[in-house]
Amino acid sequence: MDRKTFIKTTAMAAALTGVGGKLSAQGEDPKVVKNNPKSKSGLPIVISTWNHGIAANEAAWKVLSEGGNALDAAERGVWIVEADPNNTSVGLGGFPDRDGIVTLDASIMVDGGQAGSVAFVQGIEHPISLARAVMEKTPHVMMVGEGAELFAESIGMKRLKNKLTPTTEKAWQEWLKEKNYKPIINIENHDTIGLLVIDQDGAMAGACTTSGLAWKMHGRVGDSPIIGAGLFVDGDVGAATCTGLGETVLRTLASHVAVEEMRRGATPQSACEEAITRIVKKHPNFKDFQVGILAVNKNGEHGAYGLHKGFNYALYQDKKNELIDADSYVK
Ligand code: SD4
Repeated sequence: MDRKTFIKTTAMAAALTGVGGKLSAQGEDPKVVKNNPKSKSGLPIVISTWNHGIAANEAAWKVLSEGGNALDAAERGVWIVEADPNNTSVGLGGFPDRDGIVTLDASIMVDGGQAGSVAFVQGIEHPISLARAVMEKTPHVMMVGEGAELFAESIGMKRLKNKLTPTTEKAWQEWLKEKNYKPIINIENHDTIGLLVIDQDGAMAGACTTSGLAWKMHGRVGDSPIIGAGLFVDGDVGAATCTGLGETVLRTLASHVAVEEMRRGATPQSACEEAITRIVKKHPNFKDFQVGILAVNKNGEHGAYGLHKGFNYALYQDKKNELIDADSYVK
């Protein structure tokens, strides 16, 4: 089963109604595995979500091998995915919201705690670079909407008109016929790229960029641009990034949870499992949506865990770039 077979993005509605309840009758006791025997240590390491991570890792690795730092590698890595017009979940080729408008969210963070993010921006080819500019050129951490777009323009970035690709236009027209918000389990059409890098010198950076949930309400912002939700980096400990139904990650600040677990001594694998377990505990409807999380610690060990089967990730370590299926909570 590949990742497209997970959940329909409209599971958002179900996730909203599932807040605050108890585990459903059939809900299993959350289980936490303490070790990931497969994880090796070693720097540099580049790790990213889903199979588009392979190309992103390649680009990030190239930056590192040419002497670039972790931050450049993280930014350039996700560029590849943002610029791909055939990628319907990241960048301007992404599926639009209910009104046919593509709005983008992105965040970037480095080991010293510096962070930048943008949310609800339109017409920007590389929101990750705009997030980086917020971090480096402003006193702020987060900018949204038109203000962020005007800032982009002021630093020489182009603001393009909203224009769907033939694929996303067709998909939107199809969606409009039924405007169906009823969750359908196991059909996913959203795949954020979250990418974490630790370079040879131990410098750490992360990037997360997405067009968010397809057919979302205009104005909806997910977890990806929220520091601690879609991405968190702390050079003293490690880094984590999430993909999946953003509302559930927002409610639990899952990336922050994973980093704090590692701070308390958990392996990256155990930290990922704890973060997903928290999501399960807070969402009785956890069978209806997918979340995936990646974590690395400063030794270059990694962890990965999905709520459901089918979450995969790309790992570049030891000169090998491989796509790996993550273990999952629901087997
Ligand atoms: C969001 N987390 O906006 C993003 C979507 C995503 O894989 O990750 N898709 O909710």
